[in-house]
Amino acid sequence: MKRLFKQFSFPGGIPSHVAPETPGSIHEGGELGYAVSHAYGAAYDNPNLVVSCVVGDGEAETGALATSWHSNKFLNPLTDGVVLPILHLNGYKIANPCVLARISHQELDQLFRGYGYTPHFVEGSDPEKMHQLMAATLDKIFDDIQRIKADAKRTGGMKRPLWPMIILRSPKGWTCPKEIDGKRTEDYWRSHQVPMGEMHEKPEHIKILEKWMKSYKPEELFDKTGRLKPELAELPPKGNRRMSANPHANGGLLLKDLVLPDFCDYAVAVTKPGAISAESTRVMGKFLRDTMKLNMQTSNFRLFSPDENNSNRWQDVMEITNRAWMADSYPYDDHLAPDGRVMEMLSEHQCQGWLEGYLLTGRHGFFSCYEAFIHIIDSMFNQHAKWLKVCHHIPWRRPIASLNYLLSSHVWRQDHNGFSHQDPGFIDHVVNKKADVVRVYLPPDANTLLSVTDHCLRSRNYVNVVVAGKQPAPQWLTMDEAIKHCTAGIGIWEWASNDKGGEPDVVMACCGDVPTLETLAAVDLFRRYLPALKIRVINVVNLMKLQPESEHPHGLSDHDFDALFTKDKPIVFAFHGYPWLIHRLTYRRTNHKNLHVRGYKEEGTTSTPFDMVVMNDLDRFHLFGDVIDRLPQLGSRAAYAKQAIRDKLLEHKQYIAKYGEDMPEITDWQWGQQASAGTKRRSSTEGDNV
Ligand SMILES: Cc1ncc(C[n+]2csc(CCOP(=O)(O)OP(=O)(O)O)c2C)c(N)n1
Repeated sequence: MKRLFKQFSFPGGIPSHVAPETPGSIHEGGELGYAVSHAYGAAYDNPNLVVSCVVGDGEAETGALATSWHSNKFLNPLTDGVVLPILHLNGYKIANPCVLARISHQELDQLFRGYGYTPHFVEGSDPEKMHQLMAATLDKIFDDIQRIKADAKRTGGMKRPLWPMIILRSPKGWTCPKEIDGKRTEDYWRSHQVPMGEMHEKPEHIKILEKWMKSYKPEELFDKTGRLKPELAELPPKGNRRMSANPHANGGLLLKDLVLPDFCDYAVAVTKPGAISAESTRVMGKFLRDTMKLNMQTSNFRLFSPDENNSNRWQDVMEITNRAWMADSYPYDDHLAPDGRVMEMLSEHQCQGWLEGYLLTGRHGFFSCYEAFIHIIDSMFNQHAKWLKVCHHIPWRRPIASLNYLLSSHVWRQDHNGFSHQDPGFIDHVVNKKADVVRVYLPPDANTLLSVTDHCLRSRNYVNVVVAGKQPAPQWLTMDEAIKHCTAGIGIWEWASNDKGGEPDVVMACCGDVPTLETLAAVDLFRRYLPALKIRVINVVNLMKLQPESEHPHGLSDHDFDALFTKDKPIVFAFHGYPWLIHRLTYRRTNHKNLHVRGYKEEGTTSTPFDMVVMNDLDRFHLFGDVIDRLPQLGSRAAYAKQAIRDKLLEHKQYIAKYGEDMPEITDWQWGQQASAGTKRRSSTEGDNV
C-alpha cells in the first residue's frame, strides 16, 4: 500500500490525472473539454459499447465541451454504440462556482432536453442513499438503452432517439473534512485537489488527515497485512470486463490494417512537367473514396471535417457514403444519412475530439481542414502528441493509427476569403513536438500527394500533417518520379536544373505547391534572360528532412545536406509557411549563412492568387531578383534583366487593379514554353463552394 500511495503524483511515479500510464484510459485528464467528443469517437461503429462519460461542471463550461453535446445528432442507434454522459454538478471549479450548478433545476432540465437528452437526476449527499439512487437510475437507464436499440432495429433506426443522461449533484470534496482551519472545505471549492497543505508546519493537519482517512474504516476493507479482503476482491468483473483491461481503451489491440487501393491507379498522367493541371486534393478524394469503399464492411474508417469536405475537394467520397446525420432532414438534402461515414460539424474541436476517440479505440481516419482554422485545435493536437509520446515508452500500449490532417484551402489560395483565412502557422506549432511523433509533408502536386496519403494511412502512432492545395495547378512528376521523390522526401529536380556535371551558381529550393510553381517560373525566367546561369532546383516534400539527423529520424545527414545544398553557394528557398521555420530547422547546417528564405510574412488581403505571392515577395519576379542580388558576379548583364522584371511587377499591379484577375502570362505560364503558347488554364474551381 505504501508503494501504491508513494507512486501517486510523486517524482518518477504516475501522474495525478488519468494519463497514458493508467490502464483503461484513452483520455488524458489534464486539459479539460474533450470528454464527450472522445466518448462519442469511441462509440461510433462500436454498436455493443456503452461509453459512460463523467463531465465536470467546470469542464462543461469550456467551448469544446459545450459544443460536444450535439454529438448525439451523429450517432446511429443501429450501427453505433451509446454514450451515457454523467454531468457531475459538484458546484465548484478551482476557486469559483460553476454556471450549470447555479441555474434552476428547470433551466437545467430544459437545457439538456434541448440538446436531445433525457436527463435523470441523481442528487443528494447521504452516501448510502446516493449509492442506491445511482444504482436504480443506472438500471432504469440500461433498460431504456436496450429499448431504444430494439426500437431502432424494429423501425430501421431512422429516428433520432432521446438518449438518457445523468445529472449527478453531489458535494465537491464529498466526505472530506467539513472545515479545515475554520474554513469551509467539503461542498466548497477549497476541497479542490489539495484541501490542505503545510503538513510539516502544522502537525494538526496530520491529525485531520488521519481522522479523515480512518472515517473510511479501512479495517473493514483490508486484512491485517493490508490485503483487500477476498470477498471484496471477488466483486469486480474478471478479465477483459475489468475497466483497466477493456481492449477498447488500448485501441492498438483491436486495430485492423486498412485495405488500401493501389494509389498508383489514381495517378495523374504527367507526360512532361507542368503540361497539365489538376486539383491535387480532388485526386486524393478519389483515392479516399475507394479506401472508404474497400473498408465499408469493417466499418473502421471515417473522414472528419468542419463543413469543408467538399470545399477541400473530397466530394467523390459521397459516391460511396454520406455525411452522418441523425437530425431532421429534408428531401432536398445533399448526402445526409444516419449511416454516413463523413463526419461534418462546424466545430474543429468536435472533429478533432471525435477523430481522437475513434483512433484511440483502434480505428482509422483523416481530418480535412482549412489551413488557417486548424489553429483552433492547436492545444488538442498538443495533448494527442503528448499522449503518443508517452505511449512510445509504455510497452503494453499497442500502436494506433496515426492522426492524419489534410490542410487545404491554404494561405496562398484564399483569394476571396482574404486575410482572415491566411495563416500557415500550424506547422510551426507542430514541429515543436517530439520528432518521434510528428511528420509534416508538403507535396507539390497530385501524384506526390497520393504517395504521401498512402504512406500516412499505413503509418502508426504519428501525427501526419499534409498541406496541399485544392485549386487547379500544374502537375510536375509522373507517378514513378513521385514515388521516388516522396521516398527520399527531398531531391534535385534534374529536369528543372542545369548544373549537372558541374557546380551550381545558385540553389533554388522550394517546399509547398505554390512556392514550387513560383520557383520553376523563376527558373524559366533565367532560361530566357540569363541562360548561362547554373541553377540547381531542389524540392522538399518531407519538411523534417531539413533537420539534422540527430534531431529527427527523417533528418538528412550533414554530408547529404551539404551535397544537396552545397557548402558555399547561395540558396534561395521558397517556402509555403513562415520563413523563420526553415531557418529554425537548418540553423546548424554548414551553408545556413547563405540561405535566404521567402515565405508568408503576414501580408494578405482579398486579392488574386499571384498578388498574394507578390505581397509576400515569394513570386517568380522577386525570386529572380533575390538570385541576382546574391550573385554580384553577374554584374551589368543582370541589371537589364532585373529592370525588366521590376517593370513586370508594376504591370501586374496595374493589370489586377483594372481586370480583377492575374495577367494571362501568369495564369497561362507553362514550364518550358513561351507564355503565349500555353492554353488558358482554369485557375480556380470556386463553383465547388469556394
Ligand atoms: C482547459 C483547461 N483549463 C483550465 C484547467 C485548470 N483546471 C484544472 S481543474 C479545474 C476545475 C475543474 O472543475 P470541474 O470540471 O468541475 O472538475 P471537479 O474537479 O470539480 O470535479 C481547472 C479550471 C484545465 N485543467 N484545463
